[in-house]
Amino acid sequence: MRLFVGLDLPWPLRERIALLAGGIPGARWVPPENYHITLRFIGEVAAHQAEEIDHVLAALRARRFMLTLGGVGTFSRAGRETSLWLGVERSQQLDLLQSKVETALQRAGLEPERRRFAPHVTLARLDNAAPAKLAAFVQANNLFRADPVPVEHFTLFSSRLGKEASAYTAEVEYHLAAPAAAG
Ligand code: 3AM
Repeated sequence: MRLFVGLDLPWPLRERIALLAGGIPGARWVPPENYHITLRFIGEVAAHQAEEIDHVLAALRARRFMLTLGGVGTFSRAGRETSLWLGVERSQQLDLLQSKVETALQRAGLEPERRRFAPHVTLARLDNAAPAKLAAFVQANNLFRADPVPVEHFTLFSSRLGKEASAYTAEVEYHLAAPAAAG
C-alpha cells in the first residue's frame, strides 16, 4: 500500500478553493475531492507495517485546533515550477501535530523525514504551464485568505496513482481531543 498521513478539508472550504482554479493553460488542476494537507508522506509499505503504522497513530494524543489557508506559491525543481499550492498559516498546534505524527512513525520503524515541513494544499501540477499566466495567477491570488476551519481529526490515506489524478482513500480517521477548557 502507498500511504500518507494528512488532513482532509471540509466541503464548503473545498468548494471555495475550487473557485480559484483556472486561467493557467497547461496546468493540471487537482480535483476538489483530492485537496488535502500532507503531514507526512510514507510511501509503499507492506501490510504488516501498515498495521503497525495504524497502531502508533491510534495511540497518538493531540488536540483539535483551527486551521487557516491563505496565500499561494509554487514549488520548483531544477529551476522549473512543478506545483502550485495554497499556503497554510503556521500554528504551534499544527507543528505539534506534525511532529507527533513524525515521532509516532519513527516508532513504527520508518526512517526520519529529512525534508522540512512545508504545509500546503496542492492546487495544480505545472508540467507545461504558461509562465506569464502562472505569475499573474500568483499575483492575483496571493492575498486570498479562507475562513478558519476546525481540525478535529487527521487521516491515514492510501493513494493509487492514476493517469489523470491519483485516487486517495481515507483508510482511518484519528480523532483529536477537545481543546482544554479555558481558565
Ligand atoms: O500533498 P502534496 O499534493 O504536495 O506529491 C504527493 C502528494 O503531495 C506526495 O505526497 C502527497 C500525497 O500523495 N508524494 C508523492 N510521492 C512522494 C515521495 N516519493 C511524495 N512526497 C515525498 N516523496
